[in-house]
Amino acid sequence: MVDSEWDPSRGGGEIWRAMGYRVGDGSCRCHGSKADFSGVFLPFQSHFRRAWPNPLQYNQQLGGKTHLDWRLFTLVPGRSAIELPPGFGVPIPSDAALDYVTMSLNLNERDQVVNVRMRTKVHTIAADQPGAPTKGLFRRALYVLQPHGVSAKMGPGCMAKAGIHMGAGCAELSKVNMSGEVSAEKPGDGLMNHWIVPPGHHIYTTEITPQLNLPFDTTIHYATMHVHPFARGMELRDLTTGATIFRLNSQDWPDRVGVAYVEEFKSIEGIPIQRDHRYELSAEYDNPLKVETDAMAILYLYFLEKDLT
Ligand SMILES: [Cu+2]
Repeated sequence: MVDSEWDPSRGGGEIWRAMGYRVGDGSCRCHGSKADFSGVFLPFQSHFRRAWPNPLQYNQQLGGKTHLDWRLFTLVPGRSAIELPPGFGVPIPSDAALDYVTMSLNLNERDQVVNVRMRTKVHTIAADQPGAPTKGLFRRALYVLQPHGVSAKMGPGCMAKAGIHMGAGCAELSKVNMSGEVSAEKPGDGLMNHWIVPPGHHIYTTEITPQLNLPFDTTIHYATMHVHPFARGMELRDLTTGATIFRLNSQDWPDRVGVAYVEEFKSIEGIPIQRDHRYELSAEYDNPLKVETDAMAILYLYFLEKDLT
């Protein structure tokens, strides 16, 4: 089984079915400091000085059977490795250029300059190699949205700003519309994906049916999430049946500010998700401070590509 670190020179004619079959071991080596691992983002290349193909063009290249968007994987605080279930991978063209973007936050030693080194292993495999996955997945990032957005001066700036790299920041609201354009979008109606949490216990809920925008009925095979400190967990619910699909919990470090661990969902069999059902996402926060804090809640889901065999 080919199981290598990312090496663009290996690009051949084939499709790497398992780009990021495992993107993991993303670790922050901190030199005598407590700077926090904040994120690793693996998007398609989108440097502004060159017209790289967009995800829609990659989908066409793969015969119109895939539903890639800009990002393939995001590693976040508390989730420094993503390993898809055995037999599953994210298919990309073998010649697709990728960007590797990292981010770290110094939440605790604010008066010090801190050196940080991050190292991430990206596992790839050619489609025709023995051991290559046979089931393709596509990804959606779903956001809890709230009216009381965080202004630029408060909290860690982990939002992607318009006009800057498509893959930067822990949020990426990108959308492929019907005419085939891919654009970065701000949430409508004054809703933000980065908001303020007053002291105390709060549950924030958003219907995410429009964000889901499923091409067909499918199954969920992997899920994890991005939350900020003082989050307790996130829940995905089917509003049509009233059933809870799953809940993922979050744990903070006991001795400092920061998310230590977020749960993941992983299944070979998968959980069915229907195109004509309505879905809701909620995030639970418990702010123990006497002051406001800031929050995000993003669910990363990986769905089966049904037309790809
Ligand atoms: Cu964030």
